[in-house]
Amino acid sequence: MDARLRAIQADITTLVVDAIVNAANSSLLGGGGVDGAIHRAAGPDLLDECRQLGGCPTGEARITRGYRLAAKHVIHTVGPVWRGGSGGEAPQLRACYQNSLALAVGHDVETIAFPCISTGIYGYPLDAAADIAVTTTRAFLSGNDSGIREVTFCCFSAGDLGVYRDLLEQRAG
Ligand code: AR6
Repeated sequence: MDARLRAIQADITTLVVDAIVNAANSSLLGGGGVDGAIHRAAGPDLLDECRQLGGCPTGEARITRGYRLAAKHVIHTVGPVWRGGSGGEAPQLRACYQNSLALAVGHDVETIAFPCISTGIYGYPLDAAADIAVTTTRAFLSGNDSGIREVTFCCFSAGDLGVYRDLLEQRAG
């Protein structure tokens, strides 16, 4: 078990971490779900900065300031829409975690929190998505002298938290 990984049940906008990750859409101009919650909590300056980014393709990530959030940064990543699994969704979701973590490292982020990307409005099955989240993050941390001290998987429901806790208790390998 990697002590740097943990799962909690919380509203991600309340977390005191260096960066929270947003499950955005490719416009980066806000939406529902966790995206809407982050924009509401951060305030309108976040949207102003996002407008200047010109969008973000699926699987990539972009970084902004956190404005009214306790988090210094927001890392916006665009998860895949679930289309049954044969449309490249898994590599795209993996890329979300890899690119978000790489951006974090580039901005000296030591503590970062992820929501369950793509598993709400975008319909990705939670079990499969959580497995990708945990295995990709483990692989990233073991392969990099990253400076990241803590990765929080921030679940909105108790059911999601149970899935993550089970995965984190399993030995990597
Ligand atoms: N804190 C933590 N997790 C949350 C919060 C919150 N405040 N609110 C929702 N979740 P979703 P997606 C969970 O739908 O599937 C937006 O409109 C939620 O329960 O937010 O990637 C974007 O603009 C679920 O577990 O993101 C895109 O258009 C997880 O966050 C689209 O939705 C992700 O659900 C992206 O869809």
